[in-house]
Amino acid sequence: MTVAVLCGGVGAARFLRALAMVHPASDTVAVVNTADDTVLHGLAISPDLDTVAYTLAGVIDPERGWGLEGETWQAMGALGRFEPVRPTGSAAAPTWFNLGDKDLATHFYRTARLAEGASLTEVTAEIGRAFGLEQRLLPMSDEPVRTMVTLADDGIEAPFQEYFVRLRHSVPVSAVRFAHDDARPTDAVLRALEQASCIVVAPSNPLVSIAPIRCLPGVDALLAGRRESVVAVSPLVGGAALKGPADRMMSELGLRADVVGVAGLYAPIAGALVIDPVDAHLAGDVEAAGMRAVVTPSIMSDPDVAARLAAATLAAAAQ
Ligand code: FO1
Repeated sequence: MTVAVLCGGVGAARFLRALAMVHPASDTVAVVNTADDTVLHGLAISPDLDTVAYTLAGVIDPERGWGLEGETWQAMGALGRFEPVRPTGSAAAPTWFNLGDKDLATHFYRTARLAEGASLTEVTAEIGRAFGLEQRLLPMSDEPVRTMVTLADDGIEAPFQEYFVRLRHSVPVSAVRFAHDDARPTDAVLRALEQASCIVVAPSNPLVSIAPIRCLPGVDALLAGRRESVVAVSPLVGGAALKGPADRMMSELGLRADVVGVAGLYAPIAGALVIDPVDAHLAGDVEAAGMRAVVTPSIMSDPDVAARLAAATLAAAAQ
């Protein structure tokens, strides 16, 4: 029984790690958002793919939730030398996006293989093998998709990492769009979503992690066509995101920032929503929004709770 998981970054990575405790890793396919991807220093950086790979390999930095544990920052520090000489208007040698010395090796490899003509799907499989992963990691597309965020204060549209990292997602947003040139989901993604016994929408930001996957042609229709075997795990607990700006973004974009708001977004594509007991009083409203509410502890604070969440999620899909 193959489980496909729609994934963003940290929340999805932790869910996949939990899933591996209750379901064979070799029967798990992660379909990962690539709309956070960026190019810096000429390097192709795929933050969500790397967060998932590093977490599943057990080498993620546990505090940050991104990048490698035991990381050093010599290369970043050395870039500082060029700051005084960088001409006005040049974007060379940016230091606001932290790339650790060991992490750089992943970006070097990805960039070089893409330059040789390999697809992102091929390179991601190679990186997965290099880190000893048993799960299949699939980028949602081999073509670029870029999340663009309109900043409410000045109406300027910023690439996602400028908003998320440079501005520390501390400013309100008024719109989100996914810029692409007729990007398509890969055949591997469509096949995985068609053939999986069940599909889990991981506890990731619905607006900037899951929505980019859903914006690809055919994906929403495919999910809607089998929505009874699709289960979403709410990334909001008690109206708050466990990590990142999902709650604030939902409010800023005029949505309810709670499990009912999440249900409104996912009802067309998923039959059930896993919610935490903190939100049990909203179960009726989730059902009114069109989703079966499955109440189970969903804060992955320790491995046992995380494993029970994964098991309950799979059981909800099987119902
Ligand atoms: N997140 C930060 O908040 N600050 C960083 O400097 C940063 C660097 C970084 C480098 C590589 C990588 O794979 C991820 C990195 N992240 C960083 C995390 C990442 O940008 C976001 O968490 C995701 O894009 C949101 O899912």
